[in-house]
Amino acid sequence: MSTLHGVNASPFVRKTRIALKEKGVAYEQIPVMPINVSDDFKKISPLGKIPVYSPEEGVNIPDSSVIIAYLEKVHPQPPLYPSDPVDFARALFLEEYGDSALVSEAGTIFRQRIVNPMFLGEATDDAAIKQTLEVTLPPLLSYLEEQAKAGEYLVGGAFSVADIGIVSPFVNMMHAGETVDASSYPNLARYLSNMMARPSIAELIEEEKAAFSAAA
Ligand SMILES: N[C@@H](CCC(=O)N[C@@H](CS)C(=O)NCC(=O)O)C(=O)O
Repeated sequence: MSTLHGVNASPFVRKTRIALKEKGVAYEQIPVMPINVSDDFKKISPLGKIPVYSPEEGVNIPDSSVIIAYLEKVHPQPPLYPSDPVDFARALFLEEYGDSALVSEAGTIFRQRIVNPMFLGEATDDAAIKQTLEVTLPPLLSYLEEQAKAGEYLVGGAFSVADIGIVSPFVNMMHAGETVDASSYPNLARYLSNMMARPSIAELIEEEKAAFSAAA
C-alpha cells in the first residue's frame, strides 16, 4: 500500500488526502510533524516539508501539487484537471493562489488560535489575527467572491484541483473559528459550504475535528 507522510492539520496534506480520496487510492499515513524534521525525512523531502507521498518502495514524491499531478497520471479517473487548455491554466493558478496567498493568511489565524495555544504552549497574538481579518484577508475574499460566481465549481463546471487548493486553507480557518460572512461574500460562502459538504472533504473535516477535540 502507498504511504502519505504528514499531519492532517496541514492544508497541503489535506489537499493530497482529498485527491487520494477522490481517486479511490488506499494509503497508510505516517503523521510527520513539519518541525525539526529528521535527516532521514530530509532524504525523501529535500525541502524538509510535508507532505511526501510514497506510492511504492523507493519512490518518494514531495509537494502537494506535484503529488496530485502524479496521481492524475497514474489514476486518470476521475480527472482533477480540466481538459480545456485555458481552464487547465486557470485551475493551476487557483491552486497556486490557495497554496500561497490564502495559506499565508489562513496560516496566521490557525497558528495563533490553534497551534500556539494547543501545541506549543504559546500565547495567541490577537493583533496578528486582527490585522489578518481586517486588512490582509479581505482582498483575497473579494477576489474569490468573483471566482465563485462561476457556480458549483471554480473552473470548467467540474470539481478540480482548483477547488482542492482553495477549499483546503478555508478548512484551517474554520477549525480556528472563522467562516466567510455570507452577507459580504455570498457566492464564496455558498461555494465553500457546498465544497465542505462534499463527501471526500466532509469526511476529513470530521476526522480533523475529532482529533482537535481530543487534543483540547
Ligand atoms: N509547496 C509545498 C508546501 C508544503 C509546506 O509548506 N508544508 C508545511 C506544512 S503546512 C511545512 O512542511 N513546513 C515546514 C517548513 O517549511 O520547514 C506543498 O504544496 O506541499
